[in-house]
Amino acid sequence: MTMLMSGLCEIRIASFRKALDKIMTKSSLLTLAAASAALALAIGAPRARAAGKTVVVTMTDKPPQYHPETLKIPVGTTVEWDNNAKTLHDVTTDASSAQNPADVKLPPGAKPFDSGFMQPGATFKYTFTAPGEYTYICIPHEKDHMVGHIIVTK
Ligand SMILES: [Cu+2]
Repeated sequence: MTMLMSGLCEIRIASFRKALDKIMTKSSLLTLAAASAALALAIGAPRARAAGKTVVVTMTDKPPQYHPETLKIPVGTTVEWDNNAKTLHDVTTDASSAQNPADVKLPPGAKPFDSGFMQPGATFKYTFTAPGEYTYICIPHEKDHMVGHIIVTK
């Protein structure tokens, strides 16, 4: 393109210049459109990330606990549980897995979730899309009251 442009300039024929101007204008508009699209994506991306923030909850052995025990988060937030302890832990809102089904709680419209047994160093993520109050437990430590609460606001 550059070689062609310099070639045409050297010829210095007016009609060729007009044609060249037309090509340049068209390609400039295309470049502008592409730049605008890229800018829109760049602006949109951080907003999407802000809405889908990730909050970390850690797990400990002595005593078996979630930290923090209670969280208040806006809908769309992802919670990441990190098993920083030396034994197995779990995160469940599934009443059928609990020794006492009343130990877990889900808001209307929310489906139960279960991390499965998490080895030391393991992480589990869940994105909260239904607002309301959640109470989850660790199955191996249900009797030790390893329980967490999450309030998801609209
Ligand atoms: Cu546990």
